[in-house]
Amino acid sequence: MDRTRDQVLRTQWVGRRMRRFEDVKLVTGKGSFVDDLRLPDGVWVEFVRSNHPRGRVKGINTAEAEAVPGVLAVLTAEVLGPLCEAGVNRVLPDLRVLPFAVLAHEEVNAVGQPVAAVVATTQAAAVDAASLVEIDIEPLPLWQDEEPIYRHHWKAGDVDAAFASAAHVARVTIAHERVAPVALEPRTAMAFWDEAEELLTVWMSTQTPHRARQDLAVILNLDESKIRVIAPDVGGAFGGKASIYPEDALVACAAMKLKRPVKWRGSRSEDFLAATQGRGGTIKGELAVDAQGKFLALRARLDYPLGHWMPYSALMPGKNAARILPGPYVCNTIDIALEGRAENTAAMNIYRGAGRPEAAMLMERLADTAARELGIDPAEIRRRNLIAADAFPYALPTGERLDSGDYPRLLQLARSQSHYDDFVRMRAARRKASEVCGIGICVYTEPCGQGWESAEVRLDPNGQIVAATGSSAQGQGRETAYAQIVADALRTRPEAIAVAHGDTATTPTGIGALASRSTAIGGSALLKATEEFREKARRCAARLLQADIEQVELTPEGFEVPVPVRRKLSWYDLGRIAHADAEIVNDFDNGLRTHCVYESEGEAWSSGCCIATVSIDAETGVLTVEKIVWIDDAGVVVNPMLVEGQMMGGLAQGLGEAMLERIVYDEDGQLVTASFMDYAMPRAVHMPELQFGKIETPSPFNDLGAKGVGEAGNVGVPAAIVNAVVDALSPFGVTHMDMPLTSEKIWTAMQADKTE
Ligand code: SMO
Repeated sequence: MDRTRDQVLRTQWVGRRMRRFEDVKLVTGKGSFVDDLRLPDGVWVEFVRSNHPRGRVKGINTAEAEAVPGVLAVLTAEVLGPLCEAGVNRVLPDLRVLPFAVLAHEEVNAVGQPVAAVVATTQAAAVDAASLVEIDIEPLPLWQDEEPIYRHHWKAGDVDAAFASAAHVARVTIAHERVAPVALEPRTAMAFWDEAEELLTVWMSTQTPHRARQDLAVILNLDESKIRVIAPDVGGAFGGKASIYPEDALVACAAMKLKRPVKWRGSRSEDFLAATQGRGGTIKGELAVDAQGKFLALRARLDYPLGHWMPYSALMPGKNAARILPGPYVCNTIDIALEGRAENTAAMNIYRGAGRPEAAMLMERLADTAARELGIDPAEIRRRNLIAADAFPYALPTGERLDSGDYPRLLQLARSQSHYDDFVRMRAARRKASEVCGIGICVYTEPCGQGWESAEVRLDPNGQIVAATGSSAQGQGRETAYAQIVADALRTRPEAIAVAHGDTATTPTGIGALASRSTAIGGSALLKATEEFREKARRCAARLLQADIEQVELTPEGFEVPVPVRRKLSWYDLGRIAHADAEIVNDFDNGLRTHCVYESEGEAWSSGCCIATVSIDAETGVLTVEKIVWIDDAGVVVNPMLVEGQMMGGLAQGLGEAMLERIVYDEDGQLVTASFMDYAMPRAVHMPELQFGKIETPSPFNDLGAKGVGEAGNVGVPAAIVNAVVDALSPFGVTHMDMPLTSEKIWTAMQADKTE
């Protein structure tokens, strides 16, 4: 493994800033998203959704809708039959899993749940007709105080004794709002049923095409080999496109029933209503500390909402939040309990960070609270508790294994680059001058890249080298990064590599793009497949050049045997021959093709330190994040430009969550924030001055040494901002504030102090 990493690090492309190959197409409007695709005779679906958060479906009147010109069918649970009861969550066998229904059957359990679907020849007709479908729902009381669907406990050490002996106990309760994984492109799906071939093709805006195929096979009771799922260009996902949805399944069903290509173009409001949402947990933490601020023991209670059905990764946010604790700090005595409850809302699932932000928020709020109450500087209390750089691999008391890192150095760099000590020194004087200002730190560690991923590398007859991945892409620059990895292993140029992803027919079965796994795991899979492919190609070239394999050198164009006379073979010629020469084809395993499934030794734990400085308008409570200094450790970096893009995007998204974003259901279970009029997204004006830095501690657990970075902004940024705002408001007696940090909330907190 070390050999491999040395090889990669010494060569040319990995580590280099390279512009994204994807961008010419995307920025010139030539991208191809599901909605750009048209099929002859295509028809449209529009959903009729429940207006009630819970109720019994007593009747559905479709007559008026059916009479609208252009309407071909109005589908209901009754029409679909048993399809409506298919459970797709196969990972949770010992669990009472909330049912997945393609269309609501007998009961509706959330506002926005699809109850009927109109299929029409135009989208306008489908929309008109959908508004004429009458659904008779008898309201039922909302689920309340239901027994948890899920519970898990992590315990280590004698917690009671540690708390009894503690000099001090810091306590916080953090209520995370639900937030929406707002992708630029809403969910969209199109399906075509080829009756003659009995082949279903589904184009979906998804981050997990292979899993979508498996789920569709279960739901539709079709053999997987009869289904092809294609994710063309995907305009962002953030966890919101990690699951199959009822709407996707309905589109496929409708295509099979009507024998016409069917498309659904989801609206923004439909995403707010019925796409999965993130966060939402309420977390109570107690941290026992000694008089010097050393962490002795942690108690945490995590209470997570699960919504009304459970997608594949429904439990991951809570599980991640819990298993990461106590994060980057030494604290071996823990008692952590997690519960998940069903609620009459949209389903909850992973959202960029998926539990990592909550773990960071808990530890960072506890660290600040302990520091304030003990009169220790927040940077200093962290310094005293961080896991030492020589302690890796490090076992967390939750049973997790941290691969590598240097947390004290992250803190030290962020501290010096943010001029933390100067800020603290000047703070009292600025406050005397009526300024409301603060500084906040977050040190985080985040597990990235669980499980396995697949890769296939092959040489096509036209000489094209194709690197196919079971992972997929939603705009991260995967084609570029993967081409860099493959080009290094083949000693060629990234431009020479065609990266295939997102189509189950042309890529090996894989997991997909989520949980910051694509470079660490998907990239390592490609590296391994490419190395095998390279040796196979060299053996083949040696035969054709009548040389020993040791004599065959790789050149950017192909192969060369330098002595006794220079002989060359291009990739083009090899491709041509390798597919046409019977002897070569048979000896070299059907042309040149390697397939591998890669499983890393363990997760790669990224880490970082963010320091935010904020100011608050004393009159209005308007928060300005002045500056964020962020030192990140993503292990071996394949393309620094892509990493910075991920950091910036994640930072903006984390900042939105910290300052603005919030999904609101009223007491009656109605969604109040169903559009951008009511759900506030961060805008350019909210962006602070940014200063990025990095350290690189390679992961010893995967072949590339890479770690994830896609979610890091959502992990580290919110806690740094909250800590900075609580610091700014500390003269007003504020000791905690939950996100989003709206001016209203901040202003109110400042007034409360005045009236006392
Ligand atoms: S929240 Mo991510 O797409 O694992």
